[in-house]
Amino acid sequence: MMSRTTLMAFLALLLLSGTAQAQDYIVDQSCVGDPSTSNDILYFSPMGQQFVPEFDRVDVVELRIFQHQGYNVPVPTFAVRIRSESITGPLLGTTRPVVPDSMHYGPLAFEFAESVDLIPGEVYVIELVPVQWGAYWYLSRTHADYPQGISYIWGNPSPTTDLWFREGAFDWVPVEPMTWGRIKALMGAGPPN
Ligand SMILES: [Ca+2]
Repeated sequence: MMSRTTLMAFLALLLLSGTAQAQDYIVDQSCVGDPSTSNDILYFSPMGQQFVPEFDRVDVVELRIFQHQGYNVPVPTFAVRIRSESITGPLLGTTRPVVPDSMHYGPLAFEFAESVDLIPGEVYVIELVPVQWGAYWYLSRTHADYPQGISYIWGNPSPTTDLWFREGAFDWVPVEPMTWGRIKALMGAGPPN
């Protein structure tokens, strides 16, 4: 098994080489239904998606991005921001920039250099940022399949759609729910009557 350092170096190399794939992480929130529509990223920005995490951090965000097939257009650079509450909310973190393959079609993974801390149950927004270029590159949306948030198009709420997205964390270990018996034992009380 690769050490974490080796693995991270390997993942960084993959990202730098422009062949970003979905990496090995634990998915928390997602909306991966069939795409219903797509939007030109440069023209329709700011675009984003609300989500409500169960994890207390995020390391990776995936969005479904593709080039308008057959167009000979510049290769863009994208990044993803995490904001609190809305697409104009406080900025909490920005991923490393990602350069997709010139004919990329499908999920594109964005990784934060350091985990972004989240509060489970609170509302956050994933914002896709065209760092450089982005015209004729498209971001997929689905019907409103994700009940805990809405998408943003042109910076405006779009309650009838959600972005195709996945987000999650490396090495996430869920906290085991405590049984009543164990809580009583820890409190020094006897077993329940
Ligand atoms: Ca929704």
